[in-house]
Amino acid sequence: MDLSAELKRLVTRVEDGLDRHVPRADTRPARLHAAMRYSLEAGGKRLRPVLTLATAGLFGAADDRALPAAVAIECIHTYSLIHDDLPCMDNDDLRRGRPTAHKAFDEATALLAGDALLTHAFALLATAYAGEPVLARALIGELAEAAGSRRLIGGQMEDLLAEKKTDATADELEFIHLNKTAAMIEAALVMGGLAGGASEPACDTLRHAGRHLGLAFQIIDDVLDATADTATLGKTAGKDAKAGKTTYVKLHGLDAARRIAADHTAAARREIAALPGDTAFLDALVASMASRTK
Ligand code: GRG
Repeated sequence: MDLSAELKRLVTRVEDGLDRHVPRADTRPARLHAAMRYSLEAGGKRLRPVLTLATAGLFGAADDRALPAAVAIECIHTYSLIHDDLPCMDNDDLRRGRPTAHKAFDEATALLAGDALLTHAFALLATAYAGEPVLARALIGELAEAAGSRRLIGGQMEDLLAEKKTDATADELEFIHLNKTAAMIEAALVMGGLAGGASEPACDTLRHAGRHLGLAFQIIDDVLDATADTATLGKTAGKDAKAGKTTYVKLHGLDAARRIAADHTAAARREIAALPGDTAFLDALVASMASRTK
């Protein structure tokens, strides 16, 4: 199995899907649609939508079937990055190697572009799967829960609250990571399973895999913030230490943080091994996330 060739193929499918399923940049009002596409088309690893397509493929679904679900996930992820970068949140100038949306446009346009991507994700699921109401309902429910107040937005809220103190606990940190980061990774895997017709037990396995992969992904994000440079990351490095933010690196040290991430990666791979079908690509992708450099 050639990981990089299959990854390239799926990233290309995702980017074609984004182009096909998101309004054109010249749609009126053009400034809004241009801002939505500016952030979506800035690149990024496309981890979440690739997970959706790869998982659907495990259960025998063609890429096309899961593509709207994959695009919806990337729309929500990109909205969360746009809003996270705003001055009222993380106040960052650089994302995916380019000026953040509010720098390239303005704050109000960036806010609205995020809102519009969030709304578009659900409209897309409702229309693309309209012929299969049970699937549409399951996908919309899964994504709404993952992106909602108990998970992505709740994780972001606790993250903002934790930033105001320098002594956040391991429990608070786990809540933040599970919800700010793991929720969307779990949803990416489960939505792929739903699009592929996975059984309920298989969806549970996907959820467990996503939880471990999400925790590993965030711990590695913290390690990279502490060790990598801004040019490589395409976003400002060293922000956590500068802000005195509690992270796995601060709580446990670099080596232990790396070890905890490796344990979660191993746990995610064990879950994936229990799934039906040819799991080689998914396994290799999860393993490669552990040694990512950006
Ligand atoms: C504003 C509701 C709301 C949520 C913001 C995404 C987010 C939550 C905050 C961004 C900061 C951060 C460290 C989030 C954790 C998840 C994460 C590591 C996001 C970055 O994901 P990547 O590395 O980004 O997959 P690319 O650009 O590759 O898609």
